[in-house]
Amino acid sequence: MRDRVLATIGIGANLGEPQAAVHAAIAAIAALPQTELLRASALYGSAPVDSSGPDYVNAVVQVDTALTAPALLAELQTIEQAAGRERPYRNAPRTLDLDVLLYGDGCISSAALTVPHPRMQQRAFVLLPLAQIAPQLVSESALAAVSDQAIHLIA
Ligand code: PH2
Ligand code: MG
Ligand code: MG
Repeated sequence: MRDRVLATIGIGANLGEPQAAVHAAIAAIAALPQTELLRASALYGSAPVDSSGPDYVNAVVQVDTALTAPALLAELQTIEQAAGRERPYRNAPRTLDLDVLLYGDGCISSAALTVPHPRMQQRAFVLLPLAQIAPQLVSESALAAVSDQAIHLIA
């Protein structure tokens, strides 16, 4: 059997019904083949960062998966598409965004995927939910560096 990997996924939405979209995305990730949902953060609300439109709803989950990183990415893109994701321009508001933040301790740099996610350390909407489910992955200094970004716990 293929090795299993601990993967961390960021979830975001700010169009349509973002809270419902994030809950549905967590359920869809839990239902992925060869994948077990280990932990899901609470939902957090924040203003768009380098983006526009309504406030975002964000969460982070960790899965144990036998999917390769490209296969996991393809599955996540299928979930995004099913949620009506459109990509009119970079960082456009979206019904659902699913990002592979970490894939084990792997570093990936391909046209389709960069892991660790290159901007995760600059984003409170990633670091706060991640710190809730995996505090060992987020340093105090990393949290301090994003403490100027307003973010609130939704549920
Ligand atoms: N995602 C972005 C850009 N900006 N801002 C917030 N608050 N939440 C996001 O998920 C988000 C963002 C690009 O993926
Ligand atoms: Mg993103
Ligand atoms: Mg994305």
